[in-house]
Amino acid sequence: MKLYIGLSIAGIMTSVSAFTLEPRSATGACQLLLSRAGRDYKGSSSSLSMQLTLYGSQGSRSPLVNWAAYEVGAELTMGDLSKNPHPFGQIPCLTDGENNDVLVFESGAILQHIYSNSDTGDSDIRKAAIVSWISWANASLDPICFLETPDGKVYDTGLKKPNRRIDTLDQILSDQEYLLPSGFSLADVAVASYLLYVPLFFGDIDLSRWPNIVRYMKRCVERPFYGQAFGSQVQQRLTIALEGMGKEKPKKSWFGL
Ligand SMILES: N[C@@H](CCC(=O)N[C@@H](CS)C(=O)NCC(=O)O)C(=O)O
Repeated sequence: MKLYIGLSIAGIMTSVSAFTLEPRSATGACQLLLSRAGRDYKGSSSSLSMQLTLYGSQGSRSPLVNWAAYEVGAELTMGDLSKNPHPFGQIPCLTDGENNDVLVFESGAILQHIYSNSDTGDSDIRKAAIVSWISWANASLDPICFLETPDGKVYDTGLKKPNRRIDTLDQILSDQEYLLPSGFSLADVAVASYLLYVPLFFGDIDLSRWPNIVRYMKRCVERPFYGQAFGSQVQQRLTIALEGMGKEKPKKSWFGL
């Protein structure tokens, strides 16, 4: 993802008038303490001794990090964006450690850091699958979800057209609720977050050619911690959009007839 895209994403999100994000400071006055672990997060218990500070804001990729932290029960403090240590000035960015000297950037790397420092008790098989899906979300899914011009402006989504990789994803989700047969994980945070950004940016998108993915997105968006991280208005809006997919839209008529 090139630098400009993120800006575009933030720009699109804040420019969609019907899409109102819950107010949460983007500049650091906000200190958010996240502590409860998701009840059905398989194998999850508590985070190890992380001292996480997240530099981010609503209307960007950073709420996906908040979502992940909620799900694994990691405590997270929001940092002062004017002191964002990201080498390219982007968000999200994370610091950890007593002296905040552990610096992690790239949303996928941040999820992996949170995951690998969480006391999940996951098997090696599950761990390998989770980090693979997190990488897939950033490296392969993101460029399908967001098509960009050579100078990095998002101009459309690849999900308006047939796509073999997305067909495969739909097939994987045909007989399991989440990406791992063993249940919800940060793999779903990574993948579902990107999928769910699409109907936020492209309000008229219909993904019903992939019915298992639509059901999966709905399952993920309904998770209480998704709503806590992205805001209840985003959650409600997406729920309505997903429920409407594949259904005929009411035709506009003159004079309300
Ligand atoms: N691949 C990066 C993309 C980061 C990114 O583009 N972030 C956007 C906000 S969502 C941003 O900081 N844009 C401002 C800029 O690029 O200068 C990631 O996953 O963290």
